[in-house]
Amino acid sequence: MGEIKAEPFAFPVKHDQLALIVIDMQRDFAEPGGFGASLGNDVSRISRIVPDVKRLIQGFRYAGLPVIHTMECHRPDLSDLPPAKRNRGNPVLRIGDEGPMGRILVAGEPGTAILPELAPVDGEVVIEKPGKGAFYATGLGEVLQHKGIKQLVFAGVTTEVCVQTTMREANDRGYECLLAEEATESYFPEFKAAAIAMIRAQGAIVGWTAHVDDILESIAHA
Ligand code: TIU
Repeated sequence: MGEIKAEPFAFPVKHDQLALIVIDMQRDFAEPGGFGASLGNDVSRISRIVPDVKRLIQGFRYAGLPVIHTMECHRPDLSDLPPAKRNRGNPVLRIGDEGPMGRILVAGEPGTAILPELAPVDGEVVIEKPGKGAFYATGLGEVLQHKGIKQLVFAGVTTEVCVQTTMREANDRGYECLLAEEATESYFPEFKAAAIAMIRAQGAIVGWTAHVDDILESIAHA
């Protein structure tokens, strides 16, 4: 068993039980005309983490460790979209509406796709999720159990919404969680900083946080 340099203290890594989970690196959150932009956000922040997410994915692939991708999206008939989610806020376009990249956050539409630089390769699991957390109403728990995964490295967007929600779900299910700091982003820099601080506070109450270089250094020796 090795260690990854992390906060609030070293992460006790078990490489044979470790997977990377990349949360919602979709065009809908990163490009103009998508869901993130429809909520009034500056989406340019999201694209800036693509190189760090990419080298993390490549490191896991090279080490032969699982890479799991998630996508926030809904069925075309919107039967998995509660009115409470569709009607939230005051967006320009709502989930299911036709936008410049197709229907907002609907499975199979161009805007819902994972960014091409980070696209899954053959054999990688892609979890389509209707909620902010990746365990709710998905098969993620069974996939992890089947693969013998007990530790998760997290990347993706947004830090305080889908990433943190999934980390909390995972924490309650007994997984040890490590967030890759440069490979996650928020539309609000202060929310990213706050999420990182609250995740690792109180002796890693939700999980650890680490730099991408330190994670890659560890798995290079896996
Ligand atoms: N993936 C994810 O975080 N979904 C969101 O809706 N995030 C926002 O910050 N809006």
